[in-house]
Amino acid sequence: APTHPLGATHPLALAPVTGPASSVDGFVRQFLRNLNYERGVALSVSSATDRYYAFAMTVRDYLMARWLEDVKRQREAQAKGVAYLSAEYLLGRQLDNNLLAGGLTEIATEAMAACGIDIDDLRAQEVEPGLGNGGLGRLAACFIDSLATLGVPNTGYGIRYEYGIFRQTFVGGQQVEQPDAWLTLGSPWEFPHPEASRRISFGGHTETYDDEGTTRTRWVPGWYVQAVPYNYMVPGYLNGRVNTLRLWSAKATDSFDLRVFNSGDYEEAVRAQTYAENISKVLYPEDSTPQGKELRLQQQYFFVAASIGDFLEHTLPADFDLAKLPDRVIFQLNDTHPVIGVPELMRVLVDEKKMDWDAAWAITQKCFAYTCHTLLPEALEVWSVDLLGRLLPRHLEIIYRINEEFLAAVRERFGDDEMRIRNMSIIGDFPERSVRMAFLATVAGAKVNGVAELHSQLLRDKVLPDFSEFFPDKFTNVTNGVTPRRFVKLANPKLSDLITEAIGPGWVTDLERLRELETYAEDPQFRAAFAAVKAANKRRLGQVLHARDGFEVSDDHLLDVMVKRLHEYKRQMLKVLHIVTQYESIVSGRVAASDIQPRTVIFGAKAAPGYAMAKRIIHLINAVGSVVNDDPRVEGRLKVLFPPNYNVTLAERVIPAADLSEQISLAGKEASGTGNMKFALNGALTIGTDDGANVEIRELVGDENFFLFGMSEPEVEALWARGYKPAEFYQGDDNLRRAMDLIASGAFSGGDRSVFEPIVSNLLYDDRFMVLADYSSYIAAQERVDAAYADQDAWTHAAVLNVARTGFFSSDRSMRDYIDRIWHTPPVI
Ligand code: Z57
Repeated sequence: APTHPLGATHPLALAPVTGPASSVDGFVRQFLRNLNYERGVALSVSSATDRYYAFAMTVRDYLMARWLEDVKRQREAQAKGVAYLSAEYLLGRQLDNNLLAGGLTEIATEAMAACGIDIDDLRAQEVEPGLGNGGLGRLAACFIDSLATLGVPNTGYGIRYEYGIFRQTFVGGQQVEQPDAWLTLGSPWEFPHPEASRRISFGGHTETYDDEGTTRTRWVPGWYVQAVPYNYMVPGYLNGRVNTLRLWSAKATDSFDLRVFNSGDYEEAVRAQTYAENISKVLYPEDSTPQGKELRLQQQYFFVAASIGDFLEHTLPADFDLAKLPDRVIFQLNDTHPVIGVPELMRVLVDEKKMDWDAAWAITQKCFAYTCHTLLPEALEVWSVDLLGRLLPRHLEIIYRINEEFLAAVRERFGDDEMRIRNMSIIGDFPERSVRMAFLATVAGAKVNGVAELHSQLLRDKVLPDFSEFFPDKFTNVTNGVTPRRFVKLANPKLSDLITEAIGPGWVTDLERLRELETYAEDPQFRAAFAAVKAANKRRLGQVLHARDGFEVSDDHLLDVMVKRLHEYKRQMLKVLHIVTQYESIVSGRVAASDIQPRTVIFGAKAAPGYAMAKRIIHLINAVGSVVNDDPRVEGRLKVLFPPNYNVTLAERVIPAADLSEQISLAGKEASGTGNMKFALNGALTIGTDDGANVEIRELVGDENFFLFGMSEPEVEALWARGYKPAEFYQGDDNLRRAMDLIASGAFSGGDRSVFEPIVSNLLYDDRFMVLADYSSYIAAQERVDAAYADQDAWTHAAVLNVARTGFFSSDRSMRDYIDRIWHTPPVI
């Protein structure tokens, strides 16, 4: 153990380090110290970046003693912890969150004022770390926040992408992607630990050798990459706890250029370095539609091998008995992306620790659990045997053996039912030989969970029926949740103050207490205050959108919001058809503009760069927006705004302002949704299908406070069975026909009928997501929305009840469910 220069028994070596004094003066001193001595600038000549950086470092300094203390506490407690393995963490900005968690907001604000600095200018400097695509990555960020708040030992492991999710701009209404160079000015939140780097192997071949009479296998890799860890603080809310997020960055090893690519050629050596460092260069921008690219598998193995190795060698004591590994860690697999960790742990235990196969397998099966986040068959990752064998030859052998033993057990139970065997094999044959990662995770995991009740049920019954029959006790549900710290307390300070005034501050860590607002829903004064908060949030959003995009948001409009990734299954097209229907009814003179409920529709959505249909839908939304917004016949009563580059920062402004939340996926397609929860908690009413967590939201808020429409999942199945003929819906509904015809006519593309023709024909001839089938029901539900909004006070009543009844959707509750049903990791006090 390292000894302190003052002597190991000197009080300074033993006492926890203390941070700066908890006072305005203490904050100012530390801020100036950081500005002068870390940034190397005087206040009078400092740039905005300098001031932001020094400010963030000061916040860090306050959290530091607690972080050191927590790392030590967790090491000493030897308690079981959660190693959350996730390829994505969509963190959002850190500054405000860390101020809030540290209870520093007030003194920091005053301290900056004393220095003549507007703290909002500092906030604006932060580039959000967009290290995720959408729901899955944001969920991981909410979960680690909740674990820290609950005091549960946790390390979040992932990848420090140099470029996060692309920046979206629109040129002529079409999406153009730009690289997200979030690290250009550095990040004050990260702590690099190059000394804890790990060498990660790839390629090569395997060989057997005789180890004192036992035949063993070893992997002789072809090339290596260094994994350099960067730590980030994950502070709990006002509880003095700080967990760690550990993200890995790829760096070339010395041996890399020497041994593999060296041709004695300097340029070639540099190229080799670039090749290695590519691994953590960029986040893959596909959400729910993996492309099977080799670099992606490299990323997955890179971070998972680094994380498992780090846990075994860095977190556990040196003499740890690996048979007890399941008492110390659960590796939670966030979707299939980290599933290569299963054969990796087997390889370490069998090849490196020389454990026998059965003992290693018994341990491995207790150390992993798998969360599935999808129902779309195309989202279930498979890796070609060819590629996997080339990149990770030993892992492929291990997967084959796992599969052999598993299929033998299936045969033992069900006989030689070849059909069943083929359906359950981890190795698939079509269209090429490939490894089905979801099957591997299901076989290896102690538990398998879906992310909402409906999803978990469909997972058992439709996606993995043979597995749920074989492993009935493995399957469970944990409904998703969102952190009330970021998405209510920080994003909606006015609502938070109103709630706290009514029921006290306890709701922030005990969200079910929002129930106490139910009685306030009956109080006209409270409703008026609630409506005033919503109005203020709309004005604040108006300011933000004016500053960033030049948009105007009218105060008296119903604010109708659909923000999420652009995907056909989420059915942004249904929303477009509603807008076009309203527009067409006005310009054709069948409806007077003055008779419609004024609405502003806000879209936010990124399309995967290679997803042509999604990009075309973005183009259409922008095209419809510019026509509708500029047509004087509409009298400004229908507006469509599509701010580019929807991200966590914008979400925090949009969601608190919304009246109506659009959750309109085809039933059976959205695993859960989490935006739906954020909207309800901020007092928006949902218009939604019976899909994902909408089902649970509606059950909780009550039918009268939710606008349900569309087919249920069994009705969807029945319609497929009967034969879905979109043309019948088109022919049978005048409004639908007129809206489709208007789009097809070129009315939104300067008369050019070809631009949006692929969208129209997709909906008419091969739409997997049955947009036209749910159209009439959707329009009818929107008419109910308009009617309900006309009675503002009744609307507010329903909005308050949405807040009061959705405390269930706190990610604190999700974490408790994971702890009870899957992890068995109590808090360490
Ligand atoms: C992703 O964001 C989700 C699922 C995936 O398979 C991938 Br890849 C990315 C989303 C689901 O679509 C949402 O329904 C769900 O709420 C979210 O994951 C978190 O569970």
